[in-house]
Amino acid sequence: VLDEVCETTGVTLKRYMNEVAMLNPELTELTVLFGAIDTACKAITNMVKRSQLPSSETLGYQGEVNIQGEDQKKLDVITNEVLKRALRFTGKMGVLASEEEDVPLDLVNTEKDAIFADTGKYVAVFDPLDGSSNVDAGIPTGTIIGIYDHDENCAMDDESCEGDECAQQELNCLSNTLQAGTNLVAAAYCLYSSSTFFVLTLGAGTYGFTLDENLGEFVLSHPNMKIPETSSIMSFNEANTHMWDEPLQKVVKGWRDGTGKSGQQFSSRYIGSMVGDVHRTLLYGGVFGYPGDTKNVNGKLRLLYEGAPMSFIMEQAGGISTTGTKRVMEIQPEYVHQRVPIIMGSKNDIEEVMEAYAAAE
Ligand code: AHM
Ligand code: MG
Repeated sequence: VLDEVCETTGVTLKRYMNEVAMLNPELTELTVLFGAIDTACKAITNMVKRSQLPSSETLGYQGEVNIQGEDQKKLDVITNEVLKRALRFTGKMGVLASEEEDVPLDLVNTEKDAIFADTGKYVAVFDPLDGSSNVDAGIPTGTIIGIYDHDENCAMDDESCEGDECAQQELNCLSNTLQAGTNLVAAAYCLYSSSTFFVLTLGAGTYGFTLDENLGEFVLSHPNMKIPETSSIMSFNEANTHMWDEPLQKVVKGWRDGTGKSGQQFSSRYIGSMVGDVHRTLLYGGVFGYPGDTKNVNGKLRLLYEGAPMSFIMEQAGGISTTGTKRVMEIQPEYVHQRVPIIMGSKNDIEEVMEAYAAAE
């Protein structure tokens, strides 16, 4: 036990990434990205924390509406800018897509980034401040990030291209963001709450860090997280129950009255902030979901920068993430802001849901 404690005591996110790079030289460039994300999350922690002070420049709304028809808060806009800049100036980015950007940003083919042209290596997709409408009420929020490899062939190195040909090359580059979750190289979330937590996966387990504000560093606090296989906690917006698919309604009814597969009577826990709800689900076990309903057939959560990265983290901790019938990680996105029904969490409980859907087919 002592050995185990010593091995993981005082390991900062920086040291963790350095050790990863030493053991896997092909991931060296990734440490630079995580250095930028580390700094951005610390900056966002401070912004969220100070946002309610009367003197804060981040209080209130921006007066703009994003492409998805949502009012943008000043915090949405500023945190988006922080993350975008942090990633962009690593020189390792090909394309960026964000909940707060109408279309993906091509960083290889812009004049300003030409200096980095040869080093564009990764695609980042992110939601800079998920659940931002909760901040005013002191409720947790989070940043979600997914990293994909960038297809270098999409660079517009063919300067002789004309008209449609150039447009097509540009389109190819941007479509680099439309990759299935199974292509993710890394995923992470940062939860701004009682502590600031940073949880990541590089495809070999899920690791959790806690911000030590005295040190100003994320310190490894949850090595190799594993979600309990079975549980008795469910986390949905249950006001929508009557609009859900029949199979899910049936399973949830069994969880409520203790007649489900495990015979357990479940409790409800729902923050309404995905990162917080998923973090609790990882630690205590349970089921978190935003299923499709008759009003919103694909639910509310976005596949690219919410669904896929969180599913990667969940799977790497031993959990499952499904739409009910399909593995979320395998869905090929068709457009950036596409939504997807999600039900994720403890293995046995999610299997119960998938079995109910399969039986209904
Ligand atoms: P946002 O990206 O506009 O902040 O919305 C996403 C949030 C998730 O964090 C959360 O799971 C969900 O919306 C809650 O929705 P609802 O209020 O319908 O329960
Ligand atoms: Mg969001």
